[in-house]
This record gives sequence, structure tokens and C-alpha cells, in this order.
Amino acid sequence: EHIETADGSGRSLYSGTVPLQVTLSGSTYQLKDATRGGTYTNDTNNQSDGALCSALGLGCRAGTLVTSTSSVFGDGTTANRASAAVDAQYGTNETWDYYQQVHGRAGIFGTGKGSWNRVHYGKNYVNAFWDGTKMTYGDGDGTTYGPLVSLDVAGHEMSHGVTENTAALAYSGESGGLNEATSDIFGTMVEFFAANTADPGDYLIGEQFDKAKHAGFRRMDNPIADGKSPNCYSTNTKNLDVHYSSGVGNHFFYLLAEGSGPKTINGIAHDSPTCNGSTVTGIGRDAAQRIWFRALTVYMTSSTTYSGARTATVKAATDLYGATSSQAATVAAAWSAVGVN
Ligand code: ASN
Ligand code: ZN
Ligand code: CA
Repeated sequence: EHIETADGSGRSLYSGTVPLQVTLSGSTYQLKDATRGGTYTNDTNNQSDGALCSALGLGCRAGTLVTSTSSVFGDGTTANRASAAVDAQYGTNETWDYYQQVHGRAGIFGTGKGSWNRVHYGKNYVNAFWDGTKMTYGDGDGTTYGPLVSLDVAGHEMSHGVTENTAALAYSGESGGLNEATSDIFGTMVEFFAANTADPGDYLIGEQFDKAKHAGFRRMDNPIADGKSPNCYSTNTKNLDVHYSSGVGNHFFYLLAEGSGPKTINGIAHDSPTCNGSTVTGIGRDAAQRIWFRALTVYMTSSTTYSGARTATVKAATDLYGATSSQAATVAAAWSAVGVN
């Protein structure tokens, strides 16, 4: 069969109509992008891996490549199985472009090799995960939650791959919280980077598929809003589930980028308090994301704690902007503002 790259498009669930680079094999269009490391998306047909495979973390059930008879994939609704696949593919594309253009990193592995996606995984599965090789997305329960294929979650899951291949932060204790915070930070930066009018950037995680409340699972400006995450560091932080101990790192990053107090961002109200009564003036997303990426890839290790993250980010800000820069001073001030001294 003759195989070539073609300009296609997709009608997504959450991001409107998006351009896609697809593969034309004979007369069939495949949801596979040769321009981004061969990234592709499979449909697992609502089956799951099974207990043994899940226990081993293998993700054995491959599913089948999503194809179309035309270069347009999906119809923007869940009635068409390809729509969620479009979101997943678009999410990997934007995340690929984000790491390439903002951080000079060639994909998750830094090698130019792409990853792949599984969509329609399991039944009523309200989760998404990275398993070392690929991303997997559930359809949600269909009433409270839709498919978990939003830009921020795609960026979150792929960023687990970046963390695994750089600092390799352990997934427990304080380093686990930093691992999760890293995924929320870069997932959110991907959402801003994409500048998609249907899903503009905010510091909520998963708002697009939260059908009832549009609030998502977590929020970075005020992590305690979810009832489980802390805004401020304590000696108990290490004992929390990593999706809650991330609150301290998420709160730090929000304060660093945007500052304390109320702020409307892309029409959504944000409001970040500090833990020490200080006022923090943000340095902006561009500098904040560069500082976190350099800290992650140069200074953090598998056992980095919150105290170590403070040291790592101050060093990164010093490297990038100088020891006497306002960026370096604000990194220190933002950590103090979340109780990491
Ligand atoms: N969605 C979760 C996450 O990426 C899955 C997990 O608990 N690892 O954090
Ligand atoms: Zn995660
Ligand atoms: Ca979001």
C-alpha cells in the first residue's frame, strides 16, 4: 500500500475543530502523525487490561488504530467514537509541540520518538494514566464525568513520562507530591500553550469533562478547594496521597506565575491566598515554567523533598535569570508563602 502523511482535521469533544497530521494508507486515513514521532491513537473498545496485566503495569490490551474513510475524524460528540480519539491525539500533539518549542525537548523520551494513546478504555472508567509507554483514557461515568481526554489531562499524563525520564521522582511521600505537581503544572502550561478558544488556559485540572460543575478534580490557585489537598506545607504532607500532597507544589507554582490575591484568567475567577500573610507578585507563566523545567531536569532526583525543590528551583532561577534577579527572589518568596522555608 502507498503510505503518506496528509493534512486532516478532527472534530473534538472539548477543543472544537482541530488540524491533525494523519496518515493515508491506500484509501484509508489513520489517526497517526509521522511529523510528531509517529504518535497514534487506538480504541480499546471499552475493554480493560485485566487484573494480571494491570498488576504488572503492562497495559497489554492494545486496541485498534482509529481510522476514517475521510480526512475528517469524529463529529464533536460522544456518539462518534472517533471524537474522543481526536481530543487524545490533539492533546499529544500540543504536548509534543509544547516540550519542543518551549523547552527544546524532543518528546517524552527526548529522542524524537513518539508515544501512543488508548481511548475508550474500560467501562465507566473515571481516570487516565501513563504506564511508561503510552497514555490511557477512560470515558468517565457518562453522567458526572465525560471522557478524560482534555488538554490539561493529556499534558498531565505525558508529563509523567517526562518526569520518569528526567528527575524520576518517586511516586510516594513528598517526591510523589512533586511528581504529581509537575504533571499538573505542565498539563496546565500545555493548556495555555495550545491557546484553544474552546479550552483556554486556567489553573483548574479537568474542568472540561466535569459535566455538572466544570470545576475539575483540583485547582492550583487554592488547592484546599477540593477538600483534600493542602495549601500549606506541614510535616503531614508526606503522608497524603500524591494527588493531594501535590497541592503545596501547585500552590507554589501558581503564586510564582500569577501572584497572590484575586485574578480573572480567561474569564475564570482565581484567588490565591498565602500561608504567611505575605503578598506575592507573579513573574509570569513563561519564566515560571522555564524555572520548573530546569529544576526538574537538572537538579531534582528520585528522592527530592519540598525543601529540596525550593533549593532546586532557586538554583534554576539563578542559572536562568541571575542570583539577584526578581525571578530568583520570587521563587524564594513563593516557597515561603506555602510554608516551605
Ligand atoms: N490519573 C492519575 C494520574 O495520572 C492516575 C494515577 O493515579 N497515576 O495521576
Ligand atoms: Zn498524575
Ligand atoms: Ca484546565
